[in-house]
Amino acid sequence: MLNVRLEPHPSGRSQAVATRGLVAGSLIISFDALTTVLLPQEKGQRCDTCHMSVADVQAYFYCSTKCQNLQWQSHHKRICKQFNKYTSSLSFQALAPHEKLDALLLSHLVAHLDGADPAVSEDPLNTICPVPPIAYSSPRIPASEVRDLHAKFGNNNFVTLSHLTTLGHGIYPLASRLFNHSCLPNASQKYIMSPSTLPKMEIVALRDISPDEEICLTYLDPALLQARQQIFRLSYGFECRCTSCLFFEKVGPIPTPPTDADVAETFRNASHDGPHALALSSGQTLLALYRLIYPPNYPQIGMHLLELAKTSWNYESVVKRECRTYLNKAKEILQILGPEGDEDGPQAEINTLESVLEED
Ligand SMILES: *[C@@H]1O[C@H](CO)[C@@H](O)[C@H](O)[C@H]1NC(C)=O
Ligand SMILES: *[C@@H]1O[C@H](CO)[C@@H](O)[C@H](O)[C@H]1NC(C)=O
Ligand SMILES: CC(=O)N[C@H]1CO[C@H](CO)[C@@H](O)[C@@H]1O
Ligand SMILES: [Zn+2]
Ligand SMILES: [Zn+2]
Repeated sequence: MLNVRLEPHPSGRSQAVATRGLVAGSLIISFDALTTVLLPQEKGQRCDTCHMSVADVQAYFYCSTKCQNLQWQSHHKRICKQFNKYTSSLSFQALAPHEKLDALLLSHLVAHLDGADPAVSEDPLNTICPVPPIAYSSPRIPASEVRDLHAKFGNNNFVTLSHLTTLGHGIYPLASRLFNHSCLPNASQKYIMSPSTLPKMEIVALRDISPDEEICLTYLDPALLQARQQIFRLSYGFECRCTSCLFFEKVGPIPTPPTDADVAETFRNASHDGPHALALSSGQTLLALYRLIYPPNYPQIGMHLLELAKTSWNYESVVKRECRTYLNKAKEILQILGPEGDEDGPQAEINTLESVLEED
């Protein structure tokens, strides 16, 4: 751990602080996944091991035999035989979609741990969370341990993303232990995919961080303004007292309408189908909201600026200067997060838009 060290936090928990000054865009630390799982709608679109996109169609899909072997060794050889029977079983089918995903992830985890050497000993958590049926069991991993592992899912698993779109879930044990939450985080996680390895998580500084300053991630989308305190209380068992939460506590509830959800939908609709004036005005409103809710350089702001650049490019009486301005700001912000996820994505769109702007 070169850039981070753990220190006691006044709350009694620990906090991750920077051991040295870090400029925005610095890689802080990188984590390997323990195990991962794809969302149902991504199955068949992406390799089950490295999660890069592939074109084939079967039950588990791999971009290469290397990826296939890797997952085979990790867990698949232990669950392969019973897998189809398991996923078509009534008890599996009766689960809600997110429970199915948890059940699959837990199956991968238990099968993986059974093959791992030495068998992990996890600290026990007492909980009444019902454990979903899983595709694999082993005498080496008793039911009580499976229950403890599952109890940690809600708070500790990460959604894996490519270009800010969720593609699966993953377990990154060290990452979930290291970083505290803030709704105005100064660092962000991103996922690096390459063949023959599980997606790696990298933590990147969103702005300059001084030595000894705490490094925080956000555990959920800070734009869930109305719901987030409740989620912290119910799922994480703490009350967030970050500057953003204190600010919104002071100003009171954000007036509705316009809720950000409505504005976002208006923008999405109008940027596709017009009218463009509405697309631009709702897009600017949304930008103002994002700037209020998200910390500086938050990737979501960069992605939205890119959408605004595309929208203003499509505008009939094209406002080229405006397009260029949005594009430059989008570039500035997205460069801090740097390359992540699949090929193409925002960087490819920026390049395309830049080349058409130059031609014109
Ligand atoms: C990083 O975030 C934490 C929590 O919000 C805060 O205490 C710290 O001052 C922040 N540092 C910077 C450089 O913003
Ligand atoms: C957006 O489009 C969908 C589908 O056409 C429609 O159902 C929805 O009401 C629209 N929303 C807004 C806010 O315009
Ligand atoms: C900055 C921040 O969010 N700190 C939190 C770290 O975790 C403790 C315990 O969960 C919270 O009380 C702090 O607010
Ligand atoms: Zn692969
Ligand atoms: Zn907060």
